[in-house]
Amino acid sequence: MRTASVVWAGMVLCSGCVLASLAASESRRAGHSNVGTSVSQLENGYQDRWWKDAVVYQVYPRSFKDSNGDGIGDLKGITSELDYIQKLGVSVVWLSPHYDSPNADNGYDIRDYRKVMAEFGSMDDFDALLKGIKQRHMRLILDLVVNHTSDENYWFVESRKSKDNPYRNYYIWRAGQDGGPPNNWTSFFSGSAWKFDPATNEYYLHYFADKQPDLNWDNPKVRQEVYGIMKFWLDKGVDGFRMDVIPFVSKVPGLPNYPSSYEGRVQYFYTTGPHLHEYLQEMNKEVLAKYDVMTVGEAFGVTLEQTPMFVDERRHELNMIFNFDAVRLDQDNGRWLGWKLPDLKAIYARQDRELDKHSWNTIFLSNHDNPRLVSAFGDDSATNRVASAKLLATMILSLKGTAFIYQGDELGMTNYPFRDINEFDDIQAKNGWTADVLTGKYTAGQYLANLRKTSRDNARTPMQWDDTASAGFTSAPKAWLAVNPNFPAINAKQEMNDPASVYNYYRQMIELRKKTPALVYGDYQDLDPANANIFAYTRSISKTAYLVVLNFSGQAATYVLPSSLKAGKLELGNLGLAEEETDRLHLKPWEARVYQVAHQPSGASRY
Ligand code: TEU
Ligand code: CA
Repeated sequence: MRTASVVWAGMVLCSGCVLASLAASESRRAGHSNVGTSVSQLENGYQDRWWKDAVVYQVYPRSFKDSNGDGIGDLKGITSELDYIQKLGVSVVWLSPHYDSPNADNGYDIRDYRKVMAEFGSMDDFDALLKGIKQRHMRLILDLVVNHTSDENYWFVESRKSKDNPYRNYYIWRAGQDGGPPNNWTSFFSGSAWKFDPATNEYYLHYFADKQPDLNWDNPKVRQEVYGIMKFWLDKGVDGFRMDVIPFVSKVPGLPNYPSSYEGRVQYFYTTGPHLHEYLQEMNKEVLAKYDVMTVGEAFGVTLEQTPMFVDERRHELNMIFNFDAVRLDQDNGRWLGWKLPDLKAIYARQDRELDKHSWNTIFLSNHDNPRLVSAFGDDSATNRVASAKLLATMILSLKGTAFIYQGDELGMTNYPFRDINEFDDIQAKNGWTADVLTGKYTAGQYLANLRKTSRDNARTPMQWDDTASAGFTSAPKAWLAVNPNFPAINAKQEMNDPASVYNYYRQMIELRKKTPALVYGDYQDLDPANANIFAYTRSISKTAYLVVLNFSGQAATYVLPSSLKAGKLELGNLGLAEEETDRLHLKPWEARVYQVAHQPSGASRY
């Protein structure tokens, strides 16, 4: 094993452009702008960019850390834990919405885009957070929620006043049809996507809650307002945006009924507006191109095949998007079905096939809209939680794409044991109860069983900092959402002190990714797509290659490598150092290993 590592190291030294590009990203990390500077090209044709080798950590402010004892997380709380985030080794923080909001959908309903939510603090607190992030050589991206606003936003307050109000055309208003809404469009939070407004006897469109009216992007004034908001925050020094449901902004002309083939999957219809790419290119030209920023579009309803249309660098739209194929693999239209490993592999293979060297994308399996990573894709039982959480970290941090980690997943936090609908805060869960249980479509038991698997609130319970009351999240008697009762065993303090913790494994894996260009940019090859339990793949660039082997099962398994391939030095394993094995790997339950590939005398770089 040791000899192989020497061979590999020698190859890296030969590989000049890999090193040059590392130096380039180091200098940018130190705060130098990338605008106008040349970008180096890697040997497999990819351009090196800071946002490609970034590891992003998502903070959901309401649930991260409460500084003033009101039970609600806030910006000062985040600032007080920046050392924790930095220690993990991540390079970018994505902050879920921190803007002024009446919180119908936890900040995804914005009342004032230029103000900080009072519960989260002040603009001074925001500036201090940004400064603290920069001081630690990290970057900050904000959540840009501009498909819709809050109904309490000034524009909407004006818009609903009269048909000739100057803001009327900022939103989408229509007369009803036959005593009902203008068409059959449905909201993601149950029921019609139209709400009748008695002031003017018309309906307004809302893809989400009725307190989230959709903006009319076909009105150039609306687009200019959005660009103004973006510049306001970029001029403060933020490093980019995650753009909420951005492919929904262009509406289908004439607002026709969606065809029945879209029943239960309207997201694929809402992404078909004809001006979407034109608007993204305009946004890029007017705003993004003027800054060194990172953009990631949340692309619910966009297929992997359509992805290059958004992210091919020659189109000047976005840097990457979130497709939902992997994260929602276990669900169909909100119903939990379970999932199979070959189907997950097929998604990563398709992503790799559909995107060439001009395109880039994300790797993520969790966020604030989905259940906990280890509960959904690993095994959160006492026996396997730690190993499977580490295995998932290994995978997410060794696949091609910018890696996204959601707060608490680095601790292996789990789903919450919900028993009653009153334990939920999420508007999606509550509206669904009215629409699906009170109408008799599902029994309460069925609905709750499904929510335990799928609810967004699983991921929104407070961050578990230590084993004191409320997991150290708040000094209030009660946090805004219940703390998971497993906090005495699963918390940051305990894990930071335990070298074998999930947290310390994330640190190691992030460090390995950061120093290993092959794990970021390397060509991807799945060695055994049909294998139901083992996920094995290589990442190779130039003559350096890594092998990742993951046992996605609670049983021991033997994996025999293809004859052309030999495992070299074991870089990292989630169950510690394994026996020296080069071609027959004996894996324990949920074991994950990252090897250097032993040098092949033939010089083959594909296996
Ligand atoms: O989510 C978009 C989205 O469509 C889904 O993730 C949604 O939450 C739901 O699960 C559909 O089944 C974004 C935000 O991430 C989410 O928190 C917001 O509620 C939503 O947009 C509206 O802004
Ligand atoms: Ca607070």
